[in-house]
Amino acid sequence: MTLVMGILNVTPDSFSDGGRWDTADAAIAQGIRLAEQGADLVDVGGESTRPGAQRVEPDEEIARVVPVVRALTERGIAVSVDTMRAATAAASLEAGATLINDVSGGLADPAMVAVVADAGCDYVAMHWRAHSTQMDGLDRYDDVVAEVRDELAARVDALAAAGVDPARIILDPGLGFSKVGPSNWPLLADIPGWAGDARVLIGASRKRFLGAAIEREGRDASAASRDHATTAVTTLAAERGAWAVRVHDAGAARDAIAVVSAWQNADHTQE
Ligand code: PMM
Repeated sequence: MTLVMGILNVTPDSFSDGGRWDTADAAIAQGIRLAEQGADLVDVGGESTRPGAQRVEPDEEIARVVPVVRALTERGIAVSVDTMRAATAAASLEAGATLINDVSGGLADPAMVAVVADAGCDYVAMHWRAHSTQMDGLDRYDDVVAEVRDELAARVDALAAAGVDPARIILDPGLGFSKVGPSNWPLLADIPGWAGDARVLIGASRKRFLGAAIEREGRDASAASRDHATTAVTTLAAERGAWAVRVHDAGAARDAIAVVSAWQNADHTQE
């Protein structure tokens, strides 16, 4: 059954008030809430990757993420860490994280592959072309599915060459990353076309391209109004066998996946 990865962004724009410990406390409380709502994994991130975002200092990223990872894993909650930096990944694994979610697929920090190979942990390799300040300008594809397939395959080859077990690698099309609008849809419509048999993570939650689809129907398309559209993507991704979805609303995703499972297991001979 498709897993739910709950999003926990420990960034100042998410938790604007208070000092670091207030921020960590708020983040820990939200991580616990996500797990209670049905998240199988809580994905902790200390660096925003929204379009145009500036990078945070490495020490600051570690300071934001590690206390939250430790507090959640101590409570038995499975944690992944959303980072492009090897040092943050290593500190997070040390603190109990079991999966590294690297939106750059190892391109942003050449030291990442060795950390993942040494740890033998699960690793999300996302399709990525450049950092957030430049990515929107790189939404140029002749055939988006074929290009994402080939660029991800190159990352898998590099990871395997560095000693990462290919079975540990989860592929992600990087919805919204160097994909501003229409180029996201073929990647959802043809998951095997870029992923083959690999495990797949889909991160569509509240993204701009969902807003654009809603707006075409004359609906409110602000980020806060995209949860139903997100749940529609979760439903279809689960129906197509995605390994996990990365979402803000863990409870809604859980419900959608339960419905897909009941639908797929329907047996008309049952009472
Ligand atoms: N999207 C964001 C951040 N991290 N990680 C993966 N693997 N896949 C994604 O699609 C992804 C990600 C940006 O979204 P957010 O700002 O809502 O976290």
